[in-house]
Amino acid sequence: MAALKSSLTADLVSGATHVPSQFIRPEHDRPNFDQVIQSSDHSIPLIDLHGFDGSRRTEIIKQIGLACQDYGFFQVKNHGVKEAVIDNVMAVAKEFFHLPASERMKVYSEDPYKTVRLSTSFNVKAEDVPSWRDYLRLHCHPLEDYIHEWPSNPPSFREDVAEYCKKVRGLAVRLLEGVSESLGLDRDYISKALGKHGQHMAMNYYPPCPEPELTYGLPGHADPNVVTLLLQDDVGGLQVLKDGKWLAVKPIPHTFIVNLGDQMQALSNDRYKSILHRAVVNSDKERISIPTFYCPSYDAVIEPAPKLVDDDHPAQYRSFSYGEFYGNFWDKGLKNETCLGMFKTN
Ligand SMILES: O=C(O)CCC(=O)C(=O)O
Repeated sequence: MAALKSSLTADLVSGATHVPSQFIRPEHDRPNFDQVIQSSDHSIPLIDLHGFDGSRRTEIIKQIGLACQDYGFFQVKNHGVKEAVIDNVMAVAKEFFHLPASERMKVYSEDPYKTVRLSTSFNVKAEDVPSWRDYLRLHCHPLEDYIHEWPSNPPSFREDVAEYCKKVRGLAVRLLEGVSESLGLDRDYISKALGKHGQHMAMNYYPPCPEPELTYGLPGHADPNVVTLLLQDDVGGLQVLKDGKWLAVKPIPHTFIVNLGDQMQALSNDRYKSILHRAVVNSDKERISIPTFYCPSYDAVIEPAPKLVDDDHPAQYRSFSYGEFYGNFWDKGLKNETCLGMFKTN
């Protein structure tokens, strides 16, 4: 069989001294690095989860509530996921992206409904300007339904990633309980609203870029799921929109960055927002980030929690299935807006 020619960004741009023209964004849509807030004093809140299941629960839930209200983003430390588990998943992701193109391309696909696929940019079929990123996307819950489809090269891939998925799922569920309580809902309200639950992850690979001011790793977008737990390496590149300004989130080793997705905005009837964020690239180093997208199952029906709807807070969204929402997300390509507008009641 003839080898499949790689369409991956890493292979297309390897050794480039200029950004190839197809990656250049129009002038009004570029990172504008001089306008980004870099100071750690203005970064997203860092919440210490030590004592979350005991003596500090009330205090931590208050902190989660404030972070969700003010930022839609926070970081967590002392979260219970062992450093070795985190280091292993980062290492195996890096090894995967350093495999020869012929090996990586075995899982290449542009079909967003494939449960395992390596792809590039975001949705190449729905965008005018591609982004400077490759990504391996995996469905991970229930693990036994998907693990056999995952790459088996590098040899430790399945074991390292499965261990990571299980631990991150545990953390996601604990955090969702905290978010639920912070809204005055039963601890398991959000968990029950997600049906059978879904968990997807991406391994994002951003090659070094000779002119990072001309392109994005990923342009501004909101996540379609309920909550995202992002791991980033020590390079940095994530930026979060706060009060109309982009804040750079400096990497803190072994912490997770947590952000609320569109389903949380709908369930909370707009008390909490799904915030735009983006990834920029740099000229020195490749970068890896690993988001876990915790989500409802496709058949779960999402609607504002009845307890958060009253005369002063009418329901902002109609009921919809997550499957319906998710299809719209991929079809529209990444735009500086969420898909939620399509499900508004007014
Ligand atoms: O790489 C990052 O820091 C952000 C990744 C992200 O937003 C995504 O994969 O949806």
